Amino acid sequence: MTRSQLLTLLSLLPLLLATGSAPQASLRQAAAAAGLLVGTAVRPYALSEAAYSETLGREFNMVEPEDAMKWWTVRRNEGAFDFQQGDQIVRFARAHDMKVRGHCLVWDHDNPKWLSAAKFTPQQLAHVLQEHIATEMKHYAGQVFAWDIVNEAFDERGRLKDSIWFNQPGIGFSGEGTAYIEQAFRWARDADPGAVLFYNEAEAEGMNPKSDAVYAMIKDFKQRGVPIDGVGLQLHISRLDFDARPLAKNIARLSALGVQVHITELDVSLPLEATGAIRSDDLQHQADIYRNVLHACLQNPGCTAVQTWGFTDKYSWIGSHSHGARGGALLFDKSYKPKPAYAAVLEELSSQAMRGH
Ligand code: 9MR
Repeated sequence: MTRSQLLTLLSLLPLLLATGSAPQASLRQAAAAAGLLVGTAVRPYALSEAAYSETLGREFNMVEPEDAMKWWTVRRNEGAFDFQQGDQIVRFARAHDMKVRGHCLVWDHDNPKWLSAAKFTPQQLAHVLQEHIATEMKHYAGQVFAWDIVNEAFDERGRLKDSIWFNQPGIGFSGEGTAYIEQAFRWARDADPGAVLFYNEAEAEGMNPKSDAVYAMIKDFKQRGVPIDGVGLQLHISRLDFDARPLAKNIARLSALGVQVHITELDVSLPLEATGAIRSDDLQHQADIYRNVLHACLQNPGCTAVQTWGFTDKYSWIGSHSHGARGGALLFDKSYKPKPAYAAVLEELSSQAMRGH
């Protein structure tokens, strides 16, 4: 055993002892022992709330800005970049020894008006996008270790979605399939050669036409040497009969291509009673789903991170959008009390201690 292996083992001893009975460690301690990153999406305005920042720093070793690095935050005004919100998150992460995952540089949603409403030519648009990718990635070089370069480019039938970047008017590759995505990845590698580059997708976690299309694209990119390092599987789950087996299968086929897989936006929304209460049975089902997702990731060394889309039900996109009667999707309730899902995740992580060592 080398000296560094011995030191690692010694640092893990308290955890290993703790896992003999009920696990006592935090998620991040258990995740480190399992060789996994455990992350969450964060909102900068909530960092000033003590319970929010304490829970975040204690439980997670990775953060991702939920909205703070998106176009509509960073490029509210044409010609100016505003990195204040993202910088705040990066400072928090540095102070708490956490990694930062960047999100996202190419998406057809929530782009500022000046961009979506303007009549750019493909050539102008290509310039605008390259400049955006280069400026933002260089600003965060060395601080953001991985980026979602392109987000949600396919529809549920596996066809490329119409978008400003693809064909409306597109950056010059309209009608050429995934060539515009390839271009974005090439610009990204040039901008920050040290960053791990991800394609991130929704509802492509199991085996379906969309995940087949993602798989085919990654296979093609890897064969042709297009710079791509990972696939993000979002996992916004709303069905309590969620089956994790197709997820495990998809993780296996993607990692066999030589890319990492991150679970990027995990949450499990529950039906709310008229009073806003959640049935305790549902909390138990939710815990089982979280456990099964963790298990599917931990089974495969190519799956290197699990991230939830927020951590307290106090701040979640579920309920604030069109979900109405759904909520309670995360690991902590609105008062930061750990839910059964938290215990399940901790237990699953603890049972895999030493996976990565
Ligand atoms: O949770 C995010 C919400 O606060 C934003 O209003 C919305 C639009 O930018 O995006 C939500 O996050 C999405 C993520 O960026 C991409 N995958 C789907 C997420 C949930 O809609």
